[in-house]
Amino acid sequence: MKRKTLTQYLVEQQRSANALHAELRLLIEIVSRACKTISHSVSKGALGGVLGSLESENVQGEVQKKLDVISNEVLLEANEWGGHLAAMASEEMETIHLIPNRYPKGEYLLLFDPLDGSSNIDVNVSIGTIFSVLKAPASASGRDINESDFLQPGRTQVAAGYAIYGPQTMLVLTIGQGVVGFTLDREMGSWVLTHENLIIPEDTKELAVNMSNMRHWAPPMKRYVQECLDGTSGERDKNFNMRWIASMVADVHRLITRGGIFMYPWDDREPNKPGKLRLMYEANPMSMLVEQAGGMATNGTSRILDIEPHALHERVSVMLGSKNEVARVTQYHLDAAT
Ligand code: AHM
Ligand code: MG
Repeated sequence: MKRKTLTQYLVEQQRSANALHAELRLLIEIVSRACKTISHSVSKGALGGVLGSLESENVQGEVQKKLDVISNEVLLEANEWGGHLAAMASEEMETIHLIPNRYPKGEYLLLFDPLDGSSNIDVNVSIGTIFSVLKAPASASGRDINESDFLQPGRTQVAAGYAIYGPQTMLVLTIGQGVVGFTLDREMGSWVLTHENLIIPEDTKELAVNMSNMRHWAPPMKRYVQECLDGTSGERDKNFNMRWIASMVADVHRLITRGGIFMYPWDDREPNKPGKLRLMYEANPMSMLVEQAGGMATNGTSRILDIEPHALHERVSVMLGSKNEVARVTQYHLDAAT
């Protein structure tokens, strides 16, 4: 069977109905190449001296792992020179990263969580890289990009994706034309199209949530999860299964592959924070992928992709995956709000 590579897929997308701009194609190729490099480091583990933490903390006050910093550097370096970007932003950096003046600048903005699921690095469990692509606003033409240029709702993303470093390394991508998955052929060094049209089933019996926080959740969240736990003896009259990897990329990859609902809701430990996950680096790109695969993504009351961001590192409550389950938990929140 003839295998289609990422490059071929992108060229075809560029030719057919002009679905992809040449600079965006280059951007995706460069990001995916950087993910190969990160995958290589991740797979070396202790042999490459990449496990463990650094003394430093990131802007969120979290201790940085060596691989957080390495992955961030790989993505910055890979994307600086191509002429496709105006600026970058990363979960690991306090403010935006402008393209140095020695390089030409392009019209795209790249945002990433360089290594998501950091708590899993040292225990050899799947982790990943998440990325989101926006266009710089027309008003930014002729001047330096600033942080507010990034503050666009997720529905304006022109591409989003993740790489998962698991038993296989995969790249899952959307350019707004559905969701496709590529598997890294390590011998050839190429991304091979293995999942042509990923669709999330509307119904599911599988949920992913950190249950240890249940006592801190809002009543509609507790109600939804309790009904799932009650199984055939309760309201739902069906048994649910639970999985929690504590790596959003891996949890979302599972539900994009076979359905499910993933939730990281608001809780009362830090009531002023809308949630744990970051809107711009995690929730928006994952929501675009999930919607493109036929699923749904809300913060409990609103579509995530419609949220107007106010800060680069803004956090958000996240409920996404199989449509009918996300609609149900969202309805519980809306009912409680009225
Ligand atoms: P990170 O970006 O610092 O790795 O944090 C995000 C991760 C998500 O991947 C995952 O869903 C969540 O944090 C796990 O949180 P918890 O440790 O509370 O289960
Ligand atoms: Mg993360």
